[in-house]
Amino acid sequence: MNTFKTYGDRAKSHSNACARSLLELMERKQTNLSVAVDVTKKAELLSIANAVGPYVCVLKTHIDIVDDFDQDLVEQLEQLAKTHDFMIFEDRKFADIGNTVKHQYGNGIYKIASWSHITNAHTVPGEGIIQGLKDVGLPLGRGLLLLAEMSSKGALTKGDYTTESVAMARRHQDFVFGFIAQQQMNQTDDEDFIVMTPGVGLDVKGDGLGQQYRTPHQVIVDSGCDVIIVGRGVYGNPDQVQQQSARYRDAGWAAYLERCQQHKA
Ligand code: 5BU
Repeated sequence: MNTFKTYGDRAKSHSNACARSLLELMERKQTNLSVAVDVTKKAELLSIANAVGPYVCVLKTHIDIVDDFDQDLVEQLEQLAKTHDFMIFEDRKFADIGNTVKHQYGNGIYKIASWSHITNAHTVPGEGIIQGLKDVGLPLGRGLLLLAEMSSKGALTKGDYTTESVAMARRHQDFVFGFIAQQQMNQTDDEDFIVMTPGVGLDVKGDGLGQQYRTPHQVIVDSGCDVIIVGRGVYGNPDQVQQQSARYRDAGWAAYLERCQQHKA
């Protein structure tokens, strides 16, 4: 188990540039909330991004579900990221061989690498997937998260699969700065992987399609994760987007302060 450090402490000593930017941002803005905006219309995506912007460190997208995607959408998202001071995470979950993911990341309609600060990948193809993405993303200052553990019921991301995923990350720390996982993944005091955790909700336990929710307290205090990812809990009721993002930001930050306090005691 690691010696406890605040987000700010970690920002100062982290070797990965993308992780440093994120940790500095979290400390500066006092938020460990990422909102997942899974809506299918450009105008709605931009409106939610603008409403949650002041409360988040990271805005998470699934750009391929937007019916009316165009280049202007990413330009406006980039502008909102500057205005509100957040990073963009395209949750692309790459899963192919290195040569293919290079094109999927840099080319096509979406050109993800050109605008998304963070993206993620499955480790099922082996280490070539990391190298392929790194060839495109590292020169642009991007960072990668590996999918070490998924939140959904029956996920196969466990045991040796998770252990091997962490080992792969360890060999690519210039580009891979953390995981999507349900618990902290560091094994030594020198390691400082950032764990971003989906499957977070305060009001319900699941969604009928396999998603499983835990509270910010369970995720941050009990499991030692760093960033809570909340989707429908925030944007589910269109009239309450701002209210819910404030509620989850407060819950996530209170949980973090509790963790800081526990380690000081
Ligand atoms: P929700 O509405 O809070 O359930 O949305 C969760 C988001 O996180 C959604 O965009 C998923 O695609 C994403 N997600 C997840 O739920 N579980 C995982 O293990 C991974 C991503 Br990886």
